Amino acid sequence: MSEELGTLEDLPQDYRDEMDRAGVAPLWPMMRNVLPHGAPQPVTRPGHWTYGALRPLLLRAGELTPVEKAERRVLVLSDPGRGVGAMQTTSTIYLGIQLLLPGESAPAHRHTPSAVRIVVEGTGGYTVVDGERLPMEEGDLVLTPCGEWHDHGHDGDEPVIWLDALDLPLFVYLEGSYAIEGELQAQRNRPDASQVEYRAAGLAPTRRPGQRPRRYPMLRYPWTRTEAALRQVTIYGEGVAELDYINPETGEDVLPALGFTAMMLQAGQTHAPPLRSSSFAFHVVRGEGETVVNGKVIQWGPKDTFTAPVFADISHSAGTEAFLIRIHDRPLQDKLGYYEERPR
Ligand code: 1HN
Repeated sequence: MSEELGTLEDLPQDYRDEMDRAGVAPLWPMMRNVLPHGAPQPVTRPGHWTYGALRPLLLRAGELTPVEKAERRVLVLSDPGRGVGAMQTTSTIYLGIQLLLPGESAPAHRHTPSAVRIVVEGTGGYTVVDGERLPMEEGDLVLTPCGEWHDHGHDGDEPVIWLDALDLPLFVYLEGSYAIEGELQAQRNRPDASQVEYRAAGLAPTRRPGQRPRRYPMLRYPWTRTEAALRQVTIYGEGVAELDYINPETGEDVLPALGFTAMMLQAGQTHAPPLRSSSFAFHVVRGEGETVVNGKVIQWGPKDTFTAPVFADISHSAGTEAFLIRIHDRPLQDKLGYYEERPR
């Protein structure tokens, strides 16, 4: 196995000019860039966005830019490895923080990327997905799958803020990202499926012969239930309590590319997972602690968001009881037959 590959400079100028004209380039000087030895070399760098910094900026956006002028009033969390303005937070995850003021609505559209909202602050906000009205309470996780109509509204009297997570970078890469605009949707006059058909884990609507469940049967995962479940797992399980958000009909991840895991750490608890081939974003629902990502110390508090690149060395330690939601791209990597874990 040769270690040192030839460089472009090794080649005579007339040959390089000839290649340029023919629209070709030699692979060998570029080979290690696309296939480094042993492990990928991520562009993504760990990031940390404190809610203390984001909240005032977002509220000011509410004063400066009416929602009609923004369509979605969002500040994008740009990966430090790619620089401010990058429309991605890790290799595959886009994150933005969105504000809706009382009485405002964000118009209906549907698009190829899938989105998830994690509600950070406020009550009275809602998202309508394909006619289903989904209330947004703090910590709730709300899905807007690929291709489904969605608009947002707000009946409360305080600002509502949520974190958007999308598989947008992937769709941009595929040259497959686009949206279609529409009218605000008529809302069905009934509670969402998490309050009716999927009220309890392990129960689903009776199926008649030949009847297939909806691809995305449940679009809202109320935080109160997630927290109650995590507490039980903490009491009766071992180690850090982790629960995956799944499709209640299939048991699969909630979306095709992105996955979500709720975590509970007890005060003083530490957790050092194996190195994983997926990239991560962590959103702190509640609590305080410290996470070291590839040597970078991140001291996090409630409603903060931080990230880790692929194969990052991650160790968490909770100062107080803490709840986090981990966003990752393992579903996509699984589908590619690739997802990998390595011992620390
Ligand atoms: C989008 O549709 C929303 O519907 C939020 O609230 C953020 C970022 C990029 C592309 C589409 C929304 C988005 C987005």
